[in-house]
Amino acid sequence: MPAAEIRHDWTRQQVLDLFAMPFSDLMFTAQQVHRMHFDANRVQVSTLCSIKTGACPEDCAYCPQSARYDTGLARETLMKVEKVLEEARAAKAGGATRFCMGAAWRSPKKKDMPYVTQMVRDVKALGMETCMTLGMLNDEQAQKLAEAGLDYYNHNLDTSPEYYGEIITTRTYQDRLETLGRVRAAGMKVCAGGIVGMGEGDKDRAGLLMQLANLPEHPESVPINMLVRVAGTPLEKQKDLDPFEFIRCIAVARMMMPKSHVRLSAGREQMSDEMQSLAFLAGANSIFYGEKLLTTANPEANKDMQLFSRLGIQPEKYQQYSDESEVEAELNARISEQKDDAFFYDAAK
Ligand code: SAM
Ligand code: DTB
Ligand code: SF4
Repeated sequence: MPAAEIRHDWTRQQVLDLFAMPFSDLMFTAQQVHRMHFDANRVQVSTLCSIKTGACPEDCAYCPQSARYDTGLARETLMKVEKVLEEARAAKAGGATRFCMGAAWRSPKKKDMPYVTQMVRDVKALGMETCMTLGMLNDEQAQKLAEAGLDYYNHNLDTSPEYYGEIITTRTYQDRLETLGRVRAAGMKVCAGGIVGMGEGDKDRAGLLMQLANLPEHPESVPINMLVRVAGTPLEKQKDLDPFEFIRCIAVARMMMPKSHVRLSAGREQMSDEMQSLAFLAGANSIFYGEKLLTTANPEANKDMQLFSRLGIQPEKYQQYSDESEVEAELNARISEQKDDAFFYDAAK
């Protein structure tokens, strides 16, 4: 039987040994672990919204929103609360149960806090779970977000401590760990993961997962992003990562953090349906749903529903609110609407 206990004492060699397993054994073990804690046919769906786009002072080498790179992105100021709500309503109508709001900031300014906390309160009042990613937080900001009722805070470690300096110089790994500690201390759920395909080695992918799993508590949500290469960023010409290495990463994350949601995040638009299904088989059980991530493309909602239908996947229930059945019914209706198309899609191949 696979070891599915919750551990926080992984060594790099142990993680590398998992990565080195024969692919079939790795997938089989990851599936066993997955099924101990989750319904393997349920996937959680979140929609992303960029509440403040571009002109970021940080130098993250992968990011289209850094002011240091010319990526042709139109910069925008903080979105009005009412506009954010409109987007949240549309996401809910489309069947998303969690609304994630992202801002291209190093950290929020004092003057921003009343707006972002209002967004949290209003989106929650719609009956959706809330998530934000606003950069580094101090204790007071974490406290204010928690008081407003923010469910999740996303802050990624991005890569291993050793490779980190190749990617970002304007904030340290320690800064990131401290923000994660503050989010936890304020009582919010943690969403933390990273990006693969940035030219890092096996040891770095193992190092990232080791850092995440060795946190005092596992993040409830672990986004694994495949680098989206954006023209104008320093990583625009990065070589493709072997797709099986990406799938291995998902499987190892699943094994190391058995009770966490592992999110197949950025990069799905560039993946085949078959690759995405391998990611679900490896234990991924959450996706971003909706045509846009923050600034780059994501698969169309109908295409995702078609894939869910073809794979027999259902959206995960959201139990916190009484109108959960309404949201679920909506998404199930969309999945069944896609059934005929899915058949033709197959037949046309
Ligand atoms: N500015 C805040 C921060 O960095 O903490 C929040 C927004 S930032 C865009 C959120 C995360 O998106 C980053 O930490 C990174 O992991 C991911 N990301 C950004 N650009 C990406 C890309 N081109 N490909 C894959 N993931 C990306
Ligand atoms: C995460 O790990 N991935 C999301 C979310 N957290 C905020 C962002 C992906 C961004 C991809 C590039 C873009 O669309 O700008
Ligand atoms: Fe700014 Fe976040 Fe992009 Fe880094 S990842 S440049 S902090 S928006």
